[in-house]
Amino acid sequence: QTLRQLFKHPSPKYTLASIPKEKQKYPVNGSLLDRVSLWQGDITKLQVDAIVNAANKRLLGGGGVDGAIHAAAGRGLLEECRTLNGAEIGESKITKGYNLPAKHVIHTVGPIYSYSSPEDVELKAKQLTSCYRTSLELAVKRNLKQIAFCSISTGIYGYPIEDATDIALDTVRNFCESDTSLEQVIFVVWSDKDKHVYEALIPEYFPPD
Ligand code: AR6
Repeated sequence: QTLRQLFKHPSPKYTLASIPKEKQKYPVNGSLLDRVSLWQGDITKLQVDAIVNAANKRLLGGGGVDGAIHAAAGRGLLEECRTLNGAEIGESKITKGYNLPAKHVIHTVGPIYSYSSPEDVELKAKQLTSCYRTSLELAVKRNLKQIAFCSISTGIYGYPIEDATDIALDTVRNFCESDTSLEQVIFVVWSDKDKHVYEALIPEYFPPD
């Protein structure tokens, strides 16, 4: 569902927050409403150019969405991942999609959230921003047109969903403002709660026209 459709037909249990002008962080950009989507479901089912995996530094699979992606993609994915030599926090690496309907998987390593100091929170925010930015950059570099993100770091890694969603929306908005090659960016949410957080924050970053 593109953001334009979402604004036209908000989900029945939840009315999209109408955001006062002063809370809108960006001006209206109609074309972005057609290029950006919110979708609830299993990211391993999406037939797109690339899905983004919330991986860990070893890039050899794990629990959560990482486990689901590896299970659906099959052994070929693990074999290619072994050749990548891991990745740093905030870094992204790309593989083929193997048995997945998606053509590629972009593996990004989100930060493990813990609150110790404002500096620490700031560092985690920078790292999470880098996950989104480097994934988008990789997609563009490979000439991919569609990319689907799960909500990186907000499961096992414990990043507060509201803060992580601000970063996801802000980074994508910023990136797509200057890059016009990506035709579809999809935010994939798994739980109802996460969907409601996205629905509440989307109008701040992508105000309806
Ligand atoms: N489709 C879409 N989203 C999903 C799916 C799915 N099939 N399954 C879970 N989610 P998490 P993290 C959502 O924990 O916090 C792994 O062990 C989930 O509800 O998968 O970055 C890795 O190997 C949440 O919103 O990733 C790492 O060690 C989001 O995906 C560690 O977990 C991310 O949750 C990474 O932790």
